[in-house]
Amino acid sequence: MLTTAKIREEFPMFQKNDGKRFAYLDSASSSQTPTAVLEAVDDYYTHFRANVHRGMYKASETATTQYEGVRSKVADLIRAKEDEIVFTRGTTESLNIVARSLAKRLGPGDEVVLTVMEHHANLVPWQQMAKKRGFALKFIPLREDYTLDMDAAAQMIGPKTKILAATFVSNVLGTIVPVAELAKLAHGYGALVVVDAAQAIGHLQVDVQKIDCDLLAFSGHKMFGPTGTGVLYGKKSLLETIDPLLFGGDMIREVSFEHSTWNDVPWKFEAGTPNIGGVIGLGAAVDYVQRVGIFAIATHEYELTAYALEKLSNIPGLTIIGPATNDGRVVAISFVLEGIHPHDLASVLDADGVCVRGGHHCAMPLLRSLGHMNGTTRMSLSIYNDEDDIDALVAGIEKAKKIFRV
Ligand code: 7TS
Repeated sequence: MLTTAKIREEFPMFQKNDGKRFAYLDSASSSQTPTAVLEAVDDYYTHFRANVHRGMYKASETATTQYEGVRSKVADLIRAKEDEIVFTRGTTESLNIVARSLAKRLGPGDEVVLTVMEHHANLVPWQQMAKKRGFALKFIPLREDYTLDMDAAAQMIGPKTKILAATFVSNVLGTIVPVAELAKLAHGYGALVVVDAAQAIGHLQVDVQKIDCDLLAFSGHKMFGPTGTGVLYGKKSLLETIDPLLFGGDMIREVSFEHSTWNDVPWKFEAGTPNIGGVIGLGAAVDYVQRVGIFAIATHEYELTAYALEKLSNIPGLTIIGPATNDGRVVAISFVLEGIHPHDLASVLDADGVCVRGGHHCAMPLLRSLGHMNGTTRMSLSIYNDEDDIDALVAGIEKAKKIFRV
């Protein structure tokens, strides 16, 4: 395991809690930020704050070099090429670009295959486009053990499938989806493959070549980067055929009063002044992940997840909603506690400095199909968590049971 005390020193949020333990168990919502990222953002605003791609002076040139330099860092992280990396505001924006653009190619008789585990960000855009264009949505179900039903997937993916869009990791169940296998099935029918890697990035090795996906989305703020940063990866030949979502400055090549032509990929997708400081911070976050090492991170989180699963499964009245074993799952553990609403539990835990999320986790159809109308309580881990955080959670749950007399 990593030395958590040392890691926590690198995250100012853990130093600013009046000496009280801050058991942050909600990194699946958003991670904390290390000093290295804060310093990179501060450096931009303090020393070379200027716009990018238009510099005729030093500050703008530095800003441009730093901003563009992040593309190769992100590319290395996911084994892509620099010009396949588009900066966005986050997973949601990346997936909206994808759904809106690809939907133009679809119509009645076509099918887009998703899983029942999708976050609303990889469901609602497709739903909206399906209504407009008349194509159908299909959902790969779960097996009893909360893993994706690959037999059903093999049945569902077929000649009508034009796009397969799946999450890499469920933000509710923690289930890891075999996206490479899905990609193989879908490519067998010539379909495009889109992966939502929001919950995988920074926790698992995300290798776009191994997965062989056509497009992949993630957010910077879930991997120690600033909020409002994200990435859309796409195979270059495909990105070249995809329409941008936003029009305006920086994304054009030539403009007349009647017509416009677009800039090269990836700049075609980055209209207007981008989140320069944020992207520079994202670069520092990638450096941070690389410095700690994705295998060290995954090992730490694997061991801590095992500890959490064991502790939680020993609590009477508590049911884990997700794979019971530690293999094939990562970081997020959802559970329901008999007789206590997830929001009530989250409030009791908050009083003791334990941060969890309660509710439907932006995956309402999944929670409803599993019969959890009130949602679940979800704890999720990162490298700065240790056994003490889990013990604080368990103590808080025991306290809540006493308060609510269950
Ligand atoms: N996809 C998945 C799988 C997610 O978990 C999230 C955010 C998104 C997409 C959207 O990311 P955004 O950065 O554009 O907002 N998930 C969560 C969560 O589980 N709790 O808060 C946000």
